[in-house]
Amino acid sequence: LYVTLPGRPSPAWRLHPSTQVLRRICQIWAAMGFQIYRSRDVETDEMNFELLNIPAHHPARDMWDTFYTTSEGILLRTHTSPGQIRIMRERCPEPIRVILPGMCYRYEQISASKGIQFLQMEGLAGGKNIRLGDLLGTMTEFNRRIFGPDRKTRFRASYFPFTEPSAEVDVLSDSGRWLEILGCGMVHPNVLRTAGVDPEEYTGYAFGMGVERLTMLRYGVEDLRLFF
Ligand code: 2NM
Repeated sequence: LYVTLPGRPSPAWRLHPSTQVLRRICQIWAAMGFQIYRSRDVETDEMNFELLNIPAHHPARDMWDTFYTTSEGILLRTHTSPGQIRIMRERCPEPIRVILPGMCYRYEQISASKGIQFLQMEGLAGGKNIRLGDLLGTMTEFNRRIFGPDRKTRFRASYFPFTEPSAEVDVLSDSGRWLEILGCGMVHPNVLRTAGVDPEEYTGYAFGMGVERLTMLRYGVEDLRLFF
């Protein structure tokens, strides 16, 4: 017996919207001289938290609700930042310009705006003379490239344990509302020190954005659950 009935053709073939947005973001950063670096999804507590200036029992840990495995000290990464620690260990004191796209995991109640996994894109620039002005200029340029050359960018002071100072970056929408696009900051001296570099000699900035969030803004998707 042979099955001869052809399969039902699908009406169209497209990449997932968040894949399209991730590729566009990667293109923009690649054009600005950033290499793409991939790191592991399963991490150690040390890489995901301690080396990022988030000690055990510190209240800042509450910022990330974490999936732990049954192996002591092994978890699913809550951000791609542990990859940055790996890069700094490999490359410092060489200058660094990388972006790290990848799936991250958080123990959340699933809703229209929160999920248990999401694509994050983080970046890191490190070197001898990297200053706050470089961070502000580069984030502004990214917003111009993705949203258009006339877009206004705003920085709001914020807090992350691994950067000081830290900021949230907003872009002005057509309807006159400020939309939060990414978080960023100058890499904290403690993070540089534990990665094995002297913060007096070597500095850097880092940033991170949620790809699904940007995709929701780009395509007007109102419920995160539609992505999965
Ligand atoms: C963000 C915002 C601000 C960040 C910092 C680092 C490291 F490893 F260099 F310290 N990685 N990622 C960072 C800083 C990430 O995401 C919203």
